[in-house]
Amino acid sequence: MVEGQNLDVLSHGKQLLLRFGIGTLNEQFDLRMMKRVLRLATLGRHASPNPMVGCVITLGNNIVGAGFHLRPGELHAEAAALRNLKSSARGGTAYVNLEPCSHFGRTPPCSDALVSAGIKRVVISGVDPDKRVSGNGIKVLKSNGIHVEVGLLAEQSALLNAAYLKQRAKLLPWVVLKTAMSADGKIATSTGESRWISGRMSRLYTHRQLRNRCDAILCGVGTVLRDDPSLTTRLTSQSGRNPWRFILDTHLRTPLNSKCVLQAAVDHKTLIFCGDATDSAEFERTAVGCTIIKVKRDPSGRVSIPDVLEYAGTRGDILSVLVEGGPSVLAGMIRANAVDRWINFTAPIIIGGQDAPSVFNDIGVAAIRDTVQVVFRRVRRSGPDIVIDTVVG
Ligand code: AOF
Ligand code: ZN
Repeated sequence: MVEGQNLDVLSHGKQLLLRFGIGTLNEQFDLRMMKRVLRLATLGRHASPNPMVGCVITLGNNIVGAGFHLRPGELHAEAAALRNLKSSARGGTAYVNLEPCSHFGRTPPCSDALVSAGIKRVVISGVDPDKRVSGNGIKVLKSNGIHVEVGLLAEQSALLNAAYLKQRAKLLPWVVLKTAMSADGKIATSTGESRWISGRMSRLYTHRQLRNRCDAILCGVGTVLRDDPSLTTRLTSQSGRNPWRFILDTHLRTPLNSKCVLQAAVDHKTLIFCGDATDSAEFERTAVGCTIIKVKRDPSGRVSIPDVLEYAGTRGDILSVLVEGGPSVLAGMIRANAVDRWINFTAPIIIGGQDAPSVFNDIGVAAIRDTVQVVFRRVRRSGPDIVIDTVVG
């Protein structure tokens, strides 16, 4: 490991060398352990609003304990690894992708637990931006004579916890746009028909993966009026958990018999954002289980998207929002500079025609220099469709 000034921080160059197998046996061992930690961390994909964290404890060249954080209220990764110990960890090394916590939350501090277990070295991917921790965990470890190294697989860990890191640092949710278009970029025919453009496999992926991984699904009232989406994961087993449903509806036009209102009576997870001047008393009386949130309106008279996102980011229980349309909401998200990712399904059909809407019809720039710059991150097939995962912003 490369020695930093105060902390032992692993440089980017060193990480690159390690990735290509250049480094001492000990360094290669550290890398293998941290890869294992990250694989373990992914098992906690329902950890939100907590981060995904894994932990491996070694003594000599043997793994003596491993664990991960399953969900809020359950043991943190370090505590889970210590609980699973096969032998004493005294004198051992703990590998963990996030700084061990130093606060009493739903569970006691992990840094204290590592100290009590006699751990002598802790290798961490990244610092925890949560205000209650944010460097304090490392301080506790160091002041107890533990050797701390930070930075191993930092990028991979940050990618895994991108939503958590953004929410804790900026009090804003990670925003993902989801769209489906024809090969020529249309989202409906000239008569407004849009069911279905993407194939069955893509729609299943949306329900089971995208919706199941986010904390809230957001759409405009136009989408509710046109498609009456259920905005649920349609998963009934243990693996499914329905996210919050956010509807942007300035004038409260959401029909009382729409699926997202009826679903609210069952799970109380529908939030409707209306304008601050809209009279909501009657709606609130009738729409059982729905919560109405009044927000400022933007200059166009619609509910202000930055205000909705600020609300979501400061709640504390929402790390990520999946935006499913329609065009004015998608455009509003881009204009607000709020988008992190855009998942687009392109179907092998051509719709054509001047009157068939395209996905970002509500954005229109005159000059190429004013276009929104994006980066294609991954392309894959989904049945007959193509899915492009794009980084925005
Ligand atoms: C760790 N190891 O595995 C996780 C950590 O209120 P609690 O107890 O659920 O604590 C949540 C906070 O703990 C979370 O915001 C983050 O700062 C930290 N998460 N820390 O040492 C873990 N999941
Ligand atoms: Zn902890």
